[in-house]
Amino acid sequence: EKLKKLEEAKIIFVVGGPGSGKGTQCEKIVQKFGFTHLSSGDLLRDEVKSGSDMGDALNQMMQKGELVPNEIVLDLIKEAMLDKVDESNGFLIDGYPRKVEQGLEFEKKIGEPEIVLFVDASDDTMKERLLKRGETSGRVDDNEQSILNRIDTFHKATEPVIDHYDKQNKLRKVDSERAPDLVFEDIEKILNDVTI
Ligand code: B4P
Repeated sequence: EKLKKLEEAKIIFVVGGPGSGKGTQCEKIVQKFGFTHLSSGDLLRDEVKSGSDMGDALNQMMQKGELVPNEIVLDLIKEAMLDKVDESNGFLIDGYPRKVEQGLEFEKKIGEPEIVLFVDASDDTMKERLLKRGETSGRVDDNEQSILNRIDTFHKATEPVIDHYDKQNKLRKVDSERAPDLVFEDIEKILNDVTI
């Protein structure tokens, strides 16, 4: 029965480069619209913290700025969605898909997104934000070399995702070079159209 509910759930993908502001905007979206926020990165970091056999390997891949295998991410997302589906009025899937194939697999196993929100910032801006966050975050991947690798992975693997959903008229792009509140004003307008 939960699986059936999941098929009917409203889904929004949030994509963007590392440090573009995905997580930041998702918090604001949850405050205003009450969706269930699932960040692929957070789910993976929780898995690392849990000390599972898989954790060490995941941590190394994340530190290198590489993508982890999709079966792992997709299983974690699906499990978390099933957990929340009874109380949810829609899901914000943050940081996924990072490759076109990830999107296709998700659609096959779970469902299609209503829209794909693309949080857009330049490489320089992303790098600067992540270096700043790295001063306090304690994240293994918030150092200069990891950041450069993550930006590279974004261009190679994730940019095709943006074209893919643009062709389906599902892409909604917001300019994330501005202060978080201003970026959110644009997102509000986009989501008001989706939710009504
Ligand atoms: P993520 O956890 O998704 O990390 P991220 O891309 O850096 O985004 P995050 O949400 O943390 O940062 P945000 O832009 O909000 O991924 C980490 C790793 O996990 C990946 O490299 C990969 O290895 C793995 N992974 C995740 N998903 C995967 C998948 N689907 N498949 C395979 N592997 C996967 O913000 C960054 C900083 O900018 C913050 O400090 C924030 O305060 C600041 N900021 C945000 N907006 C701002 C603004 N408008 N102005 C000024 N500062 C701003």
